[in-house]
Formats: sequence, structure tokens, C-alpha cells
Amino acid sequence: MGLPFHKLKKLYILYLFLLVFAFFMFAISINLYVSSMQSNGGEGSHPKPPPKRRSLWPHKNIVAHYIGKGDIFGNMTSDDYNMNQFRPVETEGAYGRPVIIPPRDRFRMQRFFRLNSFNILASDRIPLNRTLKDYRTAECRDKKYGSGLPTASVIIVFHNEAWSVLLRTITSVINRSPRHLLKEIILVDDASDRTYLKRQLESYIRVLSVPTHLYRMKKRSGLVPARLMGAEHARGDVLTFLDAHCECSRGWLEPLLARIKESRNVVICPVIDIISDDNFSYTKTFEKHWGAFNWQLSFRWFSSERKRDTNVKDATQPTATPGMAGGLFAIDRKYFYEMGAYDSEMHVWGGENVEMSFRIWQCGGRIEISPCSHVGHVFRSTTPYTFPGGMIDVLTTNLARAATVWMDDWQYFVMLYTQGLSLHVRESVNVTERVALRKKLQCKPFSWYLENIWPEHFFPAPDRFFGKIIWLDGETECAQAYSRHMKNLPGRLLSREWKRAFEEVDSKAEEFTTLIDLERDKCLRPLKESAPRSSLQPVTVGDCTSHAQTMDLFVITPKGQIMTNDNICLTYHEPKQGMIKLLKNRNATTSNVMMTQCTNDSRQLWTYDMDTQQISHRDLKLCLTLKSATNSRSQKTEKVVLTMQCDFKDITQKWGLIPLPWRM
Ligand code: LR7
Ligand code: MN
Repeated sequence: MGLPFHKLKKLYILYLFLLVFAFFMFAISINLYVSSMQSNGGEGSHPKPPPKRRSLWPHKNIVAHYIGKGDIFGNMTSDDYNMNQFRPVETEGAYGRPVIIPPRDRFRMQRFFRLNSFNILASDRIPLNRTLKDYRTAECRDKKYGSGLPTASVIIVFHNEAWSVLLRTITSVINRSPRHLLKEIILVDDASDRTYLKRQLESYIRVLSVPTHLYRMKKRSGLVPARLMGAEHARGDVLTFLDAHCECSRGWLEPLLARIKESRNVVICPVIDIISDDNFSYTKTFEKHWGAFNWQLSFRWFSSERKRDTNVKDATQPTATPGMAGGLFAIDRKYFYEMGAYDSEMHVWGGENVEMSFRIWQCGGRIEISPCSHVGHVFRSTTPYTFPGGMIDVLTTNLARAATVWMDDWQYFVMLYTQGLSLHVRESVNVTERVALRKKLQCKPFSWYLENIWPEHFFPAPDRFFGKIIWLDGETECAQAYSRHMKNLPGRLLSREWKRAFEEVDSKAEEFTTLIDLERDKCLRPLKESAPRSSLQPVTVGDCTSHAQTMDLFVITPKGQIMTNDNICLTYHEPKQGMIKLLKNRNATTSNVMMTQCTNDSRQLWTYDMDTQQISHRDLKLCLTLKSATNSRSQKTEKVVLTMQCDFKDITQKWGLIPLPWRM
């Protein structure tokens, strides 16, 4: 029985060989797997955890907030939800560096991301007292603030904040504020249900070196009621509000307090640096940013140069901003109440920063950003928590309250052109008390705010055109009525002043607007519907949209800037040779006209000839022309708008201004 020995030996060798081979393949596949994970994550020894969903630092304009849909807890168990996995590793995140999650934890990382809408695994590896760089300029570092600064109560409200993130916020406040200036820290829990935020938090704060008080809302209310509760308990001279996921950097507090000491009617904000939601790296932002709101009252950052309102030469001086982000600011405690604190009827999230910005400016105060104060904030692209009352309803009600009380004529514009808002919503809010406050404080009108505090604004105004720019192909009823009207105007050569054109079209507004045929009329608009605001956008002509959409709506100033929402302007933009090649390779269409950030420069100034209905570049005297461009690869024709030699007979150069209503 059995095989002869030499056969057995052969089999044994074969078996061994197979074993070695299998092991080898296994090793290779593991290696491949690991390296693929690493290449996903970035270069060399600094891989970044995927996925990178959104650049937080677009060139010009950064978005304050997106609200995501989707389930909140997904397949999380209640244990997952309440788990506190804080395990700091000594040097992780030091000097604001990113945390690199090892490949074996990547799956967990992605699974736990949604709980907070940030990478909690990264935060849980960083010590609470991690080091940061000094982000201040040399001038700021050298600045002496002297004695006698007012004291601060730091107020932090939170709803289900992650343990390590909340405690790192608190730790950074304690470690980077001069002890004698920090009266206390006030925490307000907006009815969180995570277990570690109960007794564990209470015992943690009991032993801190700065008196730290914790108050709890009886039921989930939102950040405004929670901050109001915090403010009620505060005893410091100045209220300093922070979100619950911040890190204060060196010297952050003194410049804020010093400015309030100098002038108690200033609401002062730090520069808000970026803590990455992916890897918790701390990135300094550009100090010259300022804030305002778009047509839907969403907060936006802008970076265009502003005329300094006072003759500030000192680079450590705070600068005025028309709007504030809302989360991080300091205000004199008594002044806060004199000015009406907050609108306590604003719930959950949103709108309060709009209301406060308008109110402070219109009622005699100022809002400024101090370039010497740097505080990091974790920016997220979705909201992790529930929205009692429904996100759209709550947000639109809050915005309707702000607009109704403070925006005068412009409130209708916001109601008409913001999705989810309407005159109907406006009827449903009761703002009697806030209107009385406005009267009591003798606040200035919204027109004053736009003209004096935000002269670069892109909202409609009495001396501006607001509406659509249609292409007069000569066939539609609207185009015909428009051309007929312009031809019959007295005087052969009409003035090329925009103001005159605005008056003419305004006198016929109703007729033109009712004649517009959304199926047949063609409107000037950006080539792509949902391109990022910060990029250069080619322009085209396409179906006009119904009223609530804003893609083809323009504001034209008497100077000749053709603007649209989010501070975007029609711009003459000579493409560089290299760029033309690049665009061709990418199958994109080249043009010398783009939509891009308004900068108040002459490339953005246009004129209108009522006689020929041409829009031409003011300095170059070239006319806006609609051309068909054939895409070299797809052979599809794309229509693009560009500037060319003017020819009054050319039908592709004729444009009509169709005004739309924006106030009652
Ligand atoms: O129901 C709630 N209850 C709360 O206590 C909802 C929120 N909150 C807390 C929350 O835990 C956090 O500490 O309120 C704070 C702000 O909420 P976030 O961080 O979810 O909001 P955000 O950072 O996206 O929102 C910005 O706009 C808000 C509008 O209501 C507030 O004004 C935030 O304070 C504000 N944050 C900033 O300005 C930080 C810089 C962002 C920018 C630009
Ligand atoms: Mn926040």
C-alpha cells in the first residue's frame, strides 16, 4: 500500500513549492492593497485621508455652509453613537499638522465620519492641548495691549458635539487666554443625548483651572436660545461666543478685548482659520477677507480689495465687514442687551448672523474683523444633527424674520428670489417686537446700509437695472416689441448712458415682462448651471428660467457693471495662449468673456447702445456677440458669448434688457 518513496518525495516538493508560491502571492496582494490605500491618501509620508469632497480654500469665495441630506445615524448602533474613543497620541496634530489615519482604520474612519460630519478618528488621536503655530504677523506679535482690558466670558453652545473636539475647544481657550482676562467659560448644552456629555462632562469641567459652568436647555431649541441662556449667566464685561469645534491660537483674545475697550459699540470677530474636517490640520486664512450675504442671505466670504473706511495705515487695526459669519465674535455684555441681544424666535440654526449684521450696522454699531486674532473652526460640508421643525421651514422662517424687520424694500426681493421663501412665509411671522426695537433704537434704513457699509453690493437698487438680458433674434414677440420700442425713441443717436436705458426699459417693464416666452426667448446666462462660484465661467444664451431661479438674472449698475448673485460680474477676459490649448484639449469652448468675481476694474465695465441694442466693452469698444463654436472632438456646436468687432447689422449682437420686479 502507499506510494513509493521517490513519488512521495516529488509530491512533497510540489506541495512545498505550492505553499511558497501561495505565500508569495498573498504577500504581493497585501502589498498592493496597502500601497493602493496609501496612494489614495496622497503623497509620501503625508498621505491625506480620502475622500476630499470639497476644497475649503477656493481662490476667491468660500462657502460658509452647505446642508446635506441623507440619514443621520445610518447603520450606527447606539453604542457607536455614544462611544468616546479619545486616545491621544503625543505628537499627533502637533503645530496644526494633519493626522494620518493608518490604512487599517480607514473603513472605521469613513463609517464614523457621518456622526459629526467630520473625521472623529483624526480628532481622537490629537491631544487636547496640541500645539499650534503662531499665525499672527510680526506687527501683531509685537503689539502691546497694556493693562485695564475688560474681562471675557467665553460662551460655547453645543448640540451633541464630539468629546475630543469640544474639550479641545475649551482647552485652547484656557491655555491661550491670559488668566486674568478670562472670567469664566460658560457651556450650554442644547439638549444633547450623547451619554458622555452628561456626568462625564460635568466631572471633567469641575477640575479645570478656569471656572467653567454648564447649563442645559430643557428641550432642543437651537443656538440662539442656547446662547441667550449662556449670556444670562455671564458675569464678564465682554461676551465672547465660540462654536463648539474651535481652537483658539496664540494671542487671540487680547485684540478683541482691546477693540471693545476702545469702542464699546464694536462687535469684533477674529480671523476664522480652517481646521480640516478630514484630517484636523489647521490652516491660516487670508486676513483681508470680509463677509456679506448673497441674494438668498447665505453668508459669503469675499476677498476683493475694499476701500478702507477710516484711514487705517496700521496693519494691526481691525477692518469693517458688512456681515459676520455668526459663530465667533466678542461684544460688550451690556451693549449686547442694549442692542436687542438676539431675536429669540429664531430656532435651531441660521439667520441670526444676518439679523445681527444688519441690526448692528443699521442701529449705530460696527462689525469688524481683527487681523491679529486667529481662531480655527472646523468647517463641515453637511449638518450632522437633526433639524426639529424641518430644515427648510426653520431656516426660511428665520430668514423671513431678519428680512422683514431690517431690509425694507429689499425684503420682497429676498422673498421673491429665494427658494422656499415667499410673501406667504412673510405673512406667517410675527415680528412686532423686533420692529418696535428697530424703532426704539432709531435705526437707519437698509438703503443706507447698502450704500455706506456695503457699496460693492450686488443687490438691485433704485438706480440699477434688475432683470434678464435677452437675445434679440428678432422673432419672438418680446424681442419684436423691444426692438420696436427702441427704434421709435425720439432722436436718432441716443445717449449711451445706462441710466437713460434703465428709464426707457422701466417705462415699458410690464409690457416686456408679460411678453417674455420662457420657451422661445433666449437669455444671457453662464454656460454651466452649477459651476463653482469661484471659477471662471464662460457665458452663453439659453432658455430663460422662471422667476424664482436666479441663474439668468442680472443687476446692472449705472457705471456699467453687469453683476449677478454671489458677486459675479461679466468680465472681458483675454484667454492666454496656453489656456486656449488646454481648454481645447479638455473639449471646452474658448471665449474672451467670462463670469467671475466682481473686482471693480475696467475689464468689467460695459456700455449699452439703445439705438443698435448692442452691449459693448467700454474701453475696447468690442461688442457682445453670440457665436456657435464647434467642439473639435464631439463635433457638437456650443453657443458662446464673446466680444467681437461691432457691426450694427449683426443680429447676433443685439440684446434687450427686460426688467423684473423686485420691490412692492
Ligand atoms: O440646534 C442647534 N443647537 C446648537 O447648540 C444647532 C447648533 N448648535 C450649536 C452647534 O453645536 C455649534 O456649536 O451651534 C453652533 C453652530 O452650529 P454649527 O457649527 O453646526 O454651524 P456652522 O458653523 O455651520 O454655522 C455658522 O452659521 C450659524 C448660523 O446659525 C451660526 O451662526 C454659527 O455660529 C456659524 N459658525 C461660524 O460662524 C463659524 C465660522 C463659519 C463660517 C464662515
Ligand atoms: Mn460651526
